[in-house]
Amino acid sequence: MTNSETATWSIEEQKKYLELGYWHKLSIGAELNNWCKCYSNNIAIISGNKKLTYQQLNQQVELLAAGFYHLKVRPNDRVLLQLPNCIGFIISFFALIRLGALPILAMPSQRQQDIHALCKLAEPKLYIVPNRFLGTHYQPLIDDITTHFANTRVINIDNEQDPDFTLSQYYHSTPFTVSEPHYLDPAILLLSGGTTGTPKLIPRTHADYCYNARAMAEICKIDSNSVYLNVLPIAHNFSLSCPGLLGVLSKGGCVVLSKTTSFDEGFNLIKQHKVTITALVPPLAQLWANAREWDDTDITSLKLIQIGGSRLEASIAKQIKQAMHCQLQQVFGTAEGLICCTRLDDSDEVIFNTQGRPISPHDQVLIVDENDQPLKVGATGEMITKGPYTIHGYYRATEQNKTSFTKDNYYRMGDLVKFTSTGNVIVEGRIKEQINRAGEKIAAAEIEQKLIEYPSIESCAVVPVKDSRLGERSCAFIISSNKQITLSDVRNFLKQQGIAFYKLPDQLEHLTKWPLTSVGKIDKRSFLL
Ligand code: OOB
Repeated sequence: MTNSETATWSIEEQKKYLELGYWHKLSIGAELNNWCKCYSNNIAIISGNKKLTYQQLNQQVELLAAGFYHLKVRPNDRVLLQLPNCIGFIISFFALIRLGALPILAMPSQRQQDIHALCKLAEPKLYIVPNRFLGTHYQPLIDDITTHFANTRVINIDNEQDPDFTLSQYYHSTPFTVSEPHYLDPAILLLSGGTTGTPKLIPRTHADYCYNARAMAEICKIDSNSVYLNVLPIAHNFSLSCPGLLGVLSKGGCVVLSKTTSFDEGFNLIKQHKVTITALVPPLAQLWANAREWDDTDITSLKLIQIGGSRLEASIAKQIKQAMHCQLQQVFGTAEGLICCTRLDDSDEVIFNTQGRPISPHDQVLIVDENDQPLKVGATGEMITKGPYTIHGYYRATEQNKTSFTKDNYYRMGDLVKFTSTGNVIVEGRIKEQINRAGEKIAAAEIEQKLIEYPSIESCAVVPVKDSRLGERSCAFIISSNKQITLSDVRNFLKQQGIAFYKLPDQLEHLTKWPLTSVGKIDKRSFLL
């Protein structure tokens, strides 16, 4: 019996994915145990001057799982994990999974507004958070949670005393017993990029998430000699399982954690640990490639650079490949499931100009018009999808699920896409009201709902604007009797409301009236500068 709170795959689909070997009848905790036994003396994780073998990783996961059990964490309990790239994240993540508890993977950049909403939605038993990291102080978030959520216990890690957040003070040696989770139970709750005012949680199951990671590991030819540099936040699906941490561990490779996204740190880690693969968002990849003009650190071990999360221009893809002297892979994916990517042996033509194709032969992808009618190959329309690792519904979100999925359980990506004659996809735009700021997603609705509370703002619209550095920046258009309101007024106001830094508008424009569509709605398209 599974305990999924959302719709799941049909019995026929389940049978098929098991027979094809896509799904294993194992929890992620059991998979980790097998990997650790198989590769016991290989180095699994490197962070700063700490190295963990697979065997040590498994032991520490077991000790922390016992520690969490001692703190009364039980199967199916939620635990909010908001840690940067550090060993503590990895051990906590696997320890919770081993207990059958569900880690909610918040990003270090998220602030009070999101964290509060997540606690309300998922009622976590624990909230694991540092006191500060890279100039961010988490105390206001901690105070908010302690005040409003009596059932959520805060585990606050002091970065001064424990720069790698190892959580060893919580390790416990008394054995515990919990029943093994079903392979189709939710294993983790990922955060959705979001199109609404409140965050949505993506329940990924043990079997589907491991398949996603393994399929990507195979496409990227990961083996026990692979060294993966983890630059992006480890809580993101791209760096967690595409192939990321899980894909690399499934093949006995090594994951090197980078604390920052800077090329100084990145290039040095590549040189020091002979990194073979890394994953970046387009603006970062461009920065790193530009730095190669004067930086001569030896990065010749690097074989593959994956780029995804937002649009990559063909001309920039070409520049990056030339500057980094390695293969490039475009990745167009979503935390809800579907991942498309170019393959290592594709031509430059395909790699530079397309976002590749689905990773599973059983991904079902349709390009449809406004009435969900499939279009012919080459036409641009909305991409909808279902398959062996795409969700059928968000966690505790009955209303939202009615609009985010079609009647026959396809997930609506919200992206405008076309297929080329070679079967690769090209992302042409999107219909969801979202700003993709350097790979970080901002729901226009969330910022609009807050802005309207600003004294004297009568109405507002937040839209993406093309930006040479970020890909897109966010621009707030407002109608207000007070023409003196400035960008910094608006940003300060939103910051006080607990809105994350990356979601603050980059630009402010005053209007006196809205351009309207023929049906009288605000015509957001006319703002797209
Ligand atoms: C990744 O996942 P999310 O969930 O943060 O965002 C998904 C959305 C897509 O629907 C699309 O709008 C956009 O991000 N996107 C891209 C893209 N990759 C993602 N738009 C244009 N070109 C691309 N290559 O962003 C994600 C998850 C796993 C792997 C890679 C990215």
